Amino acid sequence: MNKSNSQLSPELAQKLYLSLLRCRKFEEKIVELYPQQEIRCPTHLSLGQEGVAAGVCSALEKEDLIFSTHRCHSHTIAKGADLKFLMAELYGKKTGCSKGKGGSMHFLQPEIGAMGASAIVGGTIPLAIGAALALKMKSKNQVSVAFFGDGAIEQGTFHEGLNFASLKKLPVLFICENNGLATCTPISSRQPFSDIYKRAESYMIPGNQVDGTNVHEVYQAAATAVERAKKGEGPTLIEAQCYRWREHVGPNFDYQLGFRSKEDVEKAIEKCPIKCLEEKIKNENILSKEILLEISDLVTKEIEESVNFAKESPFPQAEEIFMDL
Ligand SMILES: Cc1ncc(C[n+]2csc(CCOP(=O)(O)OP(=O)(O)O)c2C)c(N)n1
Ligand SMILES: [Mg+2]
Repeated sequence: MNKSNSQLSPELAQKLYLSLLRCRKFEEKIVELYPQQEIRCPTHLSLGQEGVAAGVCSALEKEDLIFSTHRCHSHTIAKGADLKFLMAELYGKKTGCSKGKGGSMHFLQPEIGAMGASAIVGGTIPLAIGAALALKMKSKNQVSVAFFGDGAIEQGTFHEGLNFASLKKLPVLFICENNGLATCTPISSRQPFSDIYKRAESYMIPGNQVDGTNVHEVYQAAATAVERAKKGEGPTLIEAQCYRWREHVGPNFDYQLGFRSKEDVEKAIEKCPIKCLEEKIKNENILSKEILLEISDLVTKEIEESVNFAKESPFPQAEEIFMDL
């Protein structure tokens, strides 16, 4: 199947919807449970941004590799990670994906290509490039993906990385989640222009801008980039415009900080990626209401199971603290 030109088939719609709901409900559960004070690690939520993770990861195969950031929940979930091990990690439990020692910013599951997360802004870029170089040297038909925020384009790694990846025609996707903010500082205070995709031209690679709330559009752009990378034609930069609904770190809203208004956030929430997909599915009669409900119930159950698993799991022993480092 040519994924990049694909219409929204019932199969693809189900896949994207399931992925979006898993990302959304996992983090909504964090919002609900955080006040209980059992999750002790800081959590950077991507509520509102799930269209990027779901769209990109749905265009990948299990063998393809992703490298994620401090805001890593949705990327790791969309790549297919087991929610039980992720929830247990948030609870600091021994059964967590980092054995309870990494927390929210250190989700991974290498068996399914979720290679880990770096909280160093711009840190994923050299990691994904190194992996892509190894894939190319071993003639593997796989791609490597660097997720990063708009803040990362202010790091040297972005410019050095794009240059090197272009020169060596590496099978790598640069996925910039442009939520317009680095912590609380808007991009207009940091950059002379905000169209991040245009920077690709300087490195002679394709640059695309997509609506990150439109999961199908993200999927198609990612699928095109994967095809190009697997044909040996090199990297692509995709700028996915999106909006972070919650505070930079933590489960709350942040309009009281004064850098954006309640109305701004409410307007963005209206453009919810799940709502957008549901509308498309309904308008084009792609799936029945019953199927959507079934998927939603399935995910709710999966989340409940992950919470029970996390709560019932043991903490690591004190003597394990220096193991696996
Ligand atoms: C090299 C580096 N500098 C500063 C920080 C502190 N810091 C953590 S997140 C963040 C903002 C990142 O913004 P962006 O890359 O746009 O990602 P977003 O949080 O919007 O997803 C900063 C400055 C860091 N982690 N690493
Ligand atoms: Mg940002």
